[in-house]
Amino acid sequence: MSNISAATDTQDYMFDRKAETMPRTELVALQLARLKQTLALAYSKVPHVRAKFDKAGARPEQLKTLADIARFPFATKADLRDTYPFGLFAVPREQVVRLHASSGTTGKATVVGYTSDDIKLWADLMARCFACAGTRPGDILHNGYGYGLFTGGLGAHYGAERLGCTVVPVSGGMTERQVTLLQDFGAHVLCATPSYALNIAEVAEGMGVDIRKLPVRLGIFGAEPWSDAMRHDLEARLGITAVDLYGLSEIIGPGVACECGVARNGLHAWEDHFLFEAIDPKTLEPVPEGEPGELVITTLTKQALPMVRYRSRDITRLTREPCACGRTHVRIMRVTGRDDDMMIIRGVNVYPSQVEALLVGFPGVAPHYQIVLTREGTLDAMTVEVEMTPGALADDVSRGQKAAEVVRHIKAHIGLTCEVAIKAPGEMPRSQGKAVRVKDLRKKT
Ligand code: DLL
Repeated sequence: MSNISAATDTQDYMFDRKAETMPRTELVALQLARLKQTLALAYSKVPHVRAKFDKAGARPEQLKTLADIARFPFATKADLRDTYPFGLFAVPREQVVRLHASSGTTGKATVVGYTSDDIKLWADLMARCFACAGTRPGDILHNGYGYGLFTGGLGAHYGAERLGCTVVPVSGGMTERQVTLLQDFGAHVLCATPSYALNIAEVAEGMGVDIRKLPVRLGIFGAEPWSDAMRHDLEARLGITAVDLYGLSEIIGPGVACECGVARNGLHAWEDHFLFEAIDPKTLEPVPEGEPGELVITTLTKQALPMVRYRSRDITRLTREPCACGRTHVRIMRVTGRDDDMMIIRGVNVYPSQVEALLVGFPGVAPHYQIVLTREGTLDAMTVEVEMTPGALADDVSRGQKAAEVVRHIKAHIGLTCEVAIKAPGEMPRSQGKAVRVKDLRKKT
């Protein structure tokens, strides 16, 4: 039997209304009970976790309230690398029905595993996210997230089937074919990274296809930081409402949090299955609610890979202010970027998404960009490479003038002096999945 509940005049449509609108006192009691189970599971079944807890002098039975989580050590990507590939699994490998992995920049991938219950949970949470965003059973959902070891494709796939959608499992790439399929199948919902959605929009424009006239009405975009300016640009070009979806492989994949189509103001983060903290990445102390901090997540119901206090490196703000949609769970107020993506240029802290917000919609430039970091003596320098719009004046003088305008615009808004290189249309690489926004040419010392 379906647990999907219809909307009334005042309430948003929900996949699991009871869970999504649970009063805080109940939510806290549920979290505490589940947290105790997770700590006991990780401690008893994962030697690496037991050794870390013992070293920190933290025993699962010492946890009496949610605040006691602060006694327990953090987990990081290094824990996954040190125990590569299966060392953090809390169940015998034979009970793991699925593996995913993310390619690490330092060579070794980080591997995550799921029991069949974990897969079911993941599908339920993704179905919640899709419904929360505005997807409905019966919708055709074009899934442009990459299939394979990346969690995006299969995570969205199972969730969309769980909700009762017709899934088009197209993955990333072959963009002209994607445009044709959007036309021929008449998808209502488009899932992709925001940078790939922009690629689809551009290819459609080049093919003379007006996506705004197609049935697609909703875009569910995530897996990389993106700005509100990019949201508005995608909405205008595709004729859709664009909604933010967040997740990470180490926790479950996509499906950790999603914006609601009602307010689109922060991502509802499912507290019945995860515990969220925001900490100062330097002091490791909690930051007050509403202040920017690093998101730390503990899984509460995962079996194969229970994760205690995983440091996501993602910088965001948490709020428990009520939302117009009626959901009661904490909201993640957009992920500005990862703390390792933050650049410090001549004393100014800047994230790529802040630069993006200034480029989108700037007259004469298209939002295809990359940030190149170099070192001049002891100072770091930043060059923004950005394309001009097709048809813009391409002579050296016009390009120079445009570059100077963009330099002034960035200086005025983020106080940062940088170089700008205007590139010809089509010169910048196009994204097929997660866009590479920063090219770091600084010599590592
Ligand atoms: O990117 C899972 C995912 C797939 C999320 C599809 C949404 C849609 P990973 O490859 O492990 O998993 O990368 C996780 O991507 O820690 C963030 O830094 C970033 N990220 C994911 N979603 C968002 C978002 C998937 N909505 C890492 N905004 C995370 C900003 C995001 N950054």
